[in-house]
Parts: sequence; C-alpha cells; structure tokens
Amino acid sequence: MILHSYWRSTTSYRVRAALNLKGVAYSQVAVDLVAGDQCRADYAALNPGLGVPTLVLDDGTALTQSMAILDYLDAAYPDPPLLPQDPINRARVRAAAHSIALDIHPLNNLRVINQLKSRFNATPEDTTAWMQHWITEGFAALEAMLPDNTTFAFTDQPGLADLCIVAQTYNARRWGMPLTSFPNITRIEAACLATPEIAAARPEAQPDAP
Ligand SMILES: N[C@@H](CCC(=O)N[C@@H](CS)C(=O)NCC(=O)O)C(=O)O
Repeated sequence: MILHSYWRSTTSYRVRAALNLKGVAYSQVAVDLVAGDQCRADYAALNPGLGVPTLVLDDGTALTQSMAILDYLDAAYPDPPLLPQDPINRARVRAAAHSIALDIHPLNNLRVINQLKSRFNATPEDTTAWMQHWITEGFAALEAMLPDNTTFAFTDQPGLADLCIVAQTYNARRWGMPLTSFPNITRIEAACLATPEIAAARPEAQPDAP
C-alpha cells in the first residue's frame, strides 16, 4: 500500500496511526501541501478533493477521505478494532471523532486559511485567532463528551476517537494553544503518545518532516 500524505497533516496522522496499530505495511509518498502538490494534475487524478491522505491499495484502488479510509482499514483489518461492537458505544466513539473530523478540521484547513489571507487580508494574528477559536469551541464540546475514568477516549484501548484526538492536539499545540482546561483530551493525548504505534505516526517522525 502507498499512503500519499504530508507530515504535518492531521488527517494523514490519523491514518498513519491506524495503519501502524493494525500492523499494515505501507510506504509513503510525500504531498507537499505548502508547495501546492495537492493541486497537481497527477495527484488530482487520485484525489479530486485535492487533499491528503490518499491510500492506494496494492491493486491500484485509490481510497480518499481519511474517515472513509479508517472505516476501510477497520473492515479489512479488524484486529485491533477501532470501534466497539455495541451500537450505542459505536455512536459515542464516532460522535467524538466527528467532532474533530467534521466540526473542527474543515474550518481550519489550509485552503480556508489561504482564503482568509487572500480574500479578507487576514494577518498572521488573525489566522492564529481563527484557528484557536475553532479548536477551543470544538475541544470544549469534545471534552464534555469524554469519560474521565478510561485510559483512552472510551475504553482502555486506542480507537477511532483517539486517533482524531492525538492528531488534533498536535495541531492545537502548533497554533500555540494552552490545553490545560481540557484534562480528558490531554490525558488521552498522553496515552496515545505513549503507544509506540501511534508515536511512530507523529508528524516529527515522518520522512518528509524538515
Ligand atoms: N475531509 C478530508 C480532508 C482532507 C484534507 O483537506 N486534508 C488537508 C490536510 S490535513 C489538506 O490536504 N489540505 C490541503 C488544502 O487545504 O489545500 C479527509 O478527511 O481526508
């Protein structure tokens, strides 16, 4: 398998961590988002959404959308599972994961920041305030959704919500956010980073990291 990804991308981070947890072998092709590689014709043919990641299977099938890729990996490589069996618990884990993937990430994507700068003349201070605002709102909701008596988000094993959380806390720290008011989120982040398969997916550990 080939994962087209970018070292600092949180959506790529989620998928790298799942591949590592499930012990799936893959190589990486770097898509340099700052250089605009995601808009090149050859990459657009793989991923019309012009974002990372894209997972290309051994038969050439290209999968896009990180949450759909995680669903695929969980179905094709069920051990260890990313979701619990119980329908209500599954819905809770998905709700926590979606609070990041669907509520926070789309507002904070590179293309959004680029529009704020080019169309509305946003300064670096404006873009930092924008990022911090949406992460703070999203984390406040997420924090209240999380139990305080588990090692990871809902159980003592890492799952779908944890992969989204550890990637989003990386991004929050990148934007200079203090996270002390989110004890559940930071507890889960620490548990994830103490898990070797997830630590190996960290941005700094990737071959395209500067
Ligand atoms: N919903 C998509 C979003 C993919 C996406 O946009 N990823 C970001 C990196 S985290 C990206 O490639 N951004 C490029 C851009 O906005 O130009 C997914 O989860 O895969």
